[in-house]
Amino acid sequence: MAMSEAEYLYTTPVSERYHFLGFGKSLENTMLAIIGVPLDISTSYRGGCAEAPRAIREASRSLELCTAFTNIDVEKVGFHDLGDAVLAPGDVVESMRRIEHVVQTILMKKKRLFILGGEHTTTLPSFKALASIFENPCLIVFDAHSDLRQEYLGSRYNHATVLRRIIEEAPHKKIVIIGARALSKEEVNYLKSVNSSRVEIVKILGKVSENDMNNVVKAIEECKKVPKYISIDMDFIDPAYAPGVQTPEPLGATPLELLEILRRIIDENVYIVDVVEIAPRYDPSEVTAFLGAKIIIEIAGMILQYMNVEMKCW
Ligand SMILES: [Mn+2]
Repeated sequence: MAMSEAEYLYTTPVSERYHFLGFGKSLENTMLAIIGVPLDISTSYRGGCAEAPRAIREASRSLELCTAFTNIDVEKVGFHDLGDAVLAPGDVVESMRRIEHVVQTILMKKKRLFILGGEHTTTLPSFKALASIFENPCLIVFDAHSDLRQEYLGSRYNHATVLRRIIEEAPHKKIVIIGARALSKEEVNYLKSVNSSRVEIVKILGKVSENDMNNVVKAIEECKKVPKYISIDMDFIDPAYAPGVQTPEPLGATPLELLEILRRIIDENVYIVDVVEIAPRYDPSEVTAFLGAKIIIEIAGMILQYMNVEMKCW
């Protein structure tokens, strides 16, 4: 069914000056799209991630555009910034319906989409959108928590249950949760009950060893030629480097270690990347917002290096 432009643009645009990186490309002229999803309904400990899209955009405007890992000039490609998804205040189900719709519409235009969260619940409708276009995609999640509860504080759809809902509701080839270091007994029992070839946790504690790297690469082996979604819950990273998150969890990895893992697993089949759970209110010096923006730029470079375009910085 053809969609009207109004329906497609279920977003509040931001003025060009406030676009991600401080400049915008038209959707026709770039393969990279970006959208803010200020979903902040189910927050249980400390909130404020609705402000994260703004904080990440703001930080991005001060970052350079030559990528550190891949020497790609991101400016040559640029992002089309769609602004923020328009959500239904207090209504997580309706908000998710809108998120799924807008993500699906962008994917149908053959774009690679970067999502600025918002709480982790965002990943459910966005992954469903990917699964509605590609058969059985893979989901690769970086998270200190496994988000596999059946319910949390009486609610089925929230940041602590999101991966369980995805396992139940979204067709997938494989879901790999990297770095989970804080699991409840309920989550451990649930994990034992699911098909381990479809859902796998790669535990990492503190420093990422060569052995951890190999475990990650092995776990996503069967996702190699498969459309992929990468979800980065910023609490994967140690709170020393990313203090501004909603649910901090000690004993995490460093940002460089995260990017080193990403460098090994990203290929041309990555279609959606989300960066979620940043809480600007608890982010003194804005380091977490800067890190989120930096991670997006580096991942864009890692995807672009597979594209057949001359984009080297030097
Ligand atoms: Mn999470």
